[in-house]
Amino acid sequence: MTQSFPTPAAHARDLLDTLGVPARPADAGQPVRSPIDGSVLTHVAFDDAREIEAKVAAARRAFDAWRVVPAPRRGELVRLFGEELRAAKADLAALVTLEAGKIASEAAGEVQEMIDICDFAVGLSRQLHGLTIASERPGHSMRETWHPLGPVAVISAFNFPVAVWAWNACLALVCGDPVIWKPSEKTPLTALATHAILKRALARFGDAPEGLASVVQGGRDAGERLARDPRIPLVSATGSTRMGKALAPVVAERFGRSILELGGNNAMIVTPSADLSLALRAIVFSAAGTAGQRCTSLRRLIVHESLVDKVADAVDTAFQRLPVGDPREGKTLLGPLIDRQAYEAFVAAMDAVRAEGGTVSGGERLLADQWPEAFYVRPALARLSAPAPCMQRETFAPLLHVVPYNSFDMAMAIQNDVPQGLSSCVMTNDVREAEAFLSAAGSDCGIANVNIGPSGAEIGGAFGGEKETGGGRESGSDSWKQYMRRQTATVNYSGALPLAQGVRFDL
Ligand code: UN1
Repeated sequence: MTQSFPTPAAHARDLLDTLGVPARPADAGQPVRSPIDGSVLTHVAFDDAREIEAKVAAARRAFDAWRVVPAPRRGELVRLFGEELRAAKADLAALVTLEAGKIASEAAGEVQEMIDICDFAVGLSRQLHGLTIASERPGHSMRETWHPLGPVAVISAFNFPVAVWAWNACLALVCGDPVIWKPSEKTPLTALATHAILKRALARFGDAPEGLASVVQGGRDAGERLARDPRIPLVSATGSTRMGKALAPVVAERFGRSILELGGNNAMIVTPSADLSLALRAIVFSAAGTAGQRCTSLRRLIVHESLVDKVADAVDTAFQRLPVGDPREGKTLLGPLIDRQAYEAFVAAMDAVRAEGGTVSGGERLLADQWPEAFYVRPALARLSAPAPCMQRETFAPLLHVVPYNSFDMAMAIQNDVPQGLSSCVMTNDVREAEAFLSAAGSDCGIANVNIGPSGAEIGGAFGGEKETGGGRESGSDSWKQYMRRQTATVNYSGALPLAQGVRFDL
């Protein structure tokens, strides 16, 4: 039986109240729509140039105070934020579902990813280790220290509306940096809600400086304004390759740093020794999950020619059976695309497959009678006899291309022959193939997996990719170093002044 839910607007209003987002006039500013039914949830005003200036100036002032707070004490703020997130998890996840259209379990997973990065960052706050280095001069010591960098701008995308900000913000805060967040204009409410949660942690913390964390609502102009601002030494941006190509030169022009997490065109190689039932589950989750709207979604399936029909038929059957619908329903596995533009890109990508000699099954629009302004689709499987130009592009929708290969070298070549380099995987029980895939001559991606799909990475590893994916790394491992400046210090505790490299300069 279909469950009944309040209207998305009424539900969003309730959640915003519960989460503590200050009330706002419902009919002023930009409309925010729910992809569930296309209805307007509320309106959010964009910040104008003056408001953005005030937030950057406040962040800059906050930096002066925050950078001298001991790092473990800065970690305490993130620990409190993690506690507040745990308390708000169900409500924030429900808002992610309303605003981004994620199914309940994936929305909860997204908030869990925030909690996980909080825990990671709290530990990190006691481990911002530098180095001591042997000096070549007698009576000298050398060391490398990591110091806070300055305000960090985070530009996030609609598909992970809160987790990707948290990856950046939790690290930045323990590293001593204020954070200015420009969320996607498609998902401003989850940003406001996250901020309300952070405000509670700030209140409990007590003496954090004003302006330590802020949200700038706006579109491309607002992002560009932050990218241009020399008071912001680091801009971390997630979105399309097109966005990154526009943004990176603006930041580089003033010698700012950027962390870019852009397009992916992720592949799986299925070899003859693969466990096919495991492969099938990995394929369906990573290609159709999140309605194909993860940077890490599976877009290209490269299958040994002896298995390609069998695997493709099994995927096709699984796609046909996937429950598509209201993401609030417990049984739904595939919610809506974010908007009409996403649907049109999906249709155009399927047309390109057909024009290039492939066949497409699935891909129909669903539930259009019930919700003419919402875009639900059956995931699509595109079968091609060889790689084609349509496989070079990322389409942010559940469209999976499948091609055969006949040698592992050929599979590897197909996998790497795209402009993007985010995530990749091989399904094999042959240790030589697994190691070859992970070797220097193997996958050229930032993420390379064996016997799991390309999506759903944990926060402990560095996340990001090569080539047109932008080269940035966020989240775990030593990604924190990007949020700090490295200082090499040499101290002379002798009474003499020996010069390095034996240079003589006697006066
Ligand atoms: C993204 O799609 O922008 O690995 C991030 C994953 C998630 C993060 C995806 N942990 O799929």
